[in-house]
Amino acid sequence: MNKRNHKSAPPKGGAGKPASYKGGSNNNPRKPKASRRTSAVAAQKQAAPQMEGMDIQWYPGHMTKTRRMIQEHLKMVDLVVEIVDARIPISSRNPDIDSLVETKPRMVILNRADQADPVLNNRWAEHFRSQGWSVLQTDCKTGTGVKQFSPVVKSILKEEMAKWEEKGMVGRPVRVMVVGVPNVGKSTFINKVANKKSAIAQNRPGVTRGKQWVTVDDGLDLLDTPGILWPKFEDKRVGMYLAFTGAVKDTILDVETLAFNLMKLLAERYPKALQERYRIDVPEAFDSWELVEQAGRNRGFLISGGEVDTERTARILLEEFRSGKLGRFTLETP
Ligand SMILES: Nc1nc2c(ncn2[C@@H]2O[C@H](COP(=O)(O)OP(=O)(O)OP(=O)(O)O)[C@@H](O)[C@H]2O)c(=O)[nH]1
Ligand SMILES: [Mg+2]
Repeated sequence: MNKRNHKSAPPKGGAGKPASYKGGSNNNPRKPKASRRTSAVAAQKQAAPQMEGMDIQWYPGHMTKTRRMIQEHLKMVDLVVEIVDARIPISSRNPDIDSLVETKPRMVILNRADQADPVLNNRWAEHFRSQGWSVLQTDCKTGTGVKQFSPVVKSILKEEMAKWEEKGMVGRPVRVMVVGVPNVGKSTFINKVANKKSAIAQNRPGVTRGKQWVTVDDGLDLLDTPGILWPKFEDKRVGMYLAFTGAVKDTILDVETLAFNLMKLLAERYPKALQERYRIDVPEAFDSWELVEQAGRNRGFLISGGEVDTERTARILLEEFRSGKLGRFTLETP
């Protein structure tokens, strides 16, 4: 049994830790480093429970380089497609892309629609449409929605394409640049549209490292680009949501603190999913660390002495959230 003191009830919402955390008096060697580090923050923030303890920043040199590459290639393309994560349609929209792309025709794709709440997918699509965007919802695992891409691009560029024809530019392909945050599915999307495995896609951020043109049969050329973030997340929650969904490299993150925050959010909004997957009943006043421990215990993730392997539990929670095993979630509403 973990020796943390669970006697004092934390404030509702789970932001607070048991009393033993606050003074750092718990000498339990299994206590996650993160909880020691966040204890001061927790004490300060009791009045306003928020995401805790993580000021995430990931803006490596290759992103600066990509930004420049995007800028340089804009004049070569007819349209820019921004792929966003349907689970976090606000946080996965990179403000730098807005300022880079300016007046170029654009569309937005809500990808990973299969992992997001279907009702909210429609609401988000409507929201973007009402702002004048062309929108598609896609699931690039199965290919749902991808077939509509080419017709939508051609309808956006109808006038330009008529002009090309007038000028006798027969067979000029439409060139489309695909941009977005890391791991959102850009390369997978391109492969699906082209119906071949041209671009390398893997389930971790930062896979694509350079530009790559992929030719699609019906007069389309797609430019794959490496995923980019931006130098500073003004709202810490944005960084957190990007980390939850896998757009930030895990090796720069404290996975236990990240999982603590994810558990808190799920316990507040989706207690049923936690009950179904981990058999934990979320009490009205809960402590997120306790919930992580319960989940680990129920899964049998124990180490010597019967303590819960909280790091393993944290990784599993994140993995199961990211892969959709926990359910379909949209963390932001229009
Ligand atoms: N469930 C689900 N998984 C998807 C979808 N689209 C992509 N994926 C998966 O997400 C992972 C990342 O896909 P990539 O295509 O490599 O993502 P990317 O945006 O190119 O990533 P970077 O090149 O790192 O920026 C892969 O494991 C894909 O199989 C989707 O619509 N639904
Ligand atoms: Mg890629």
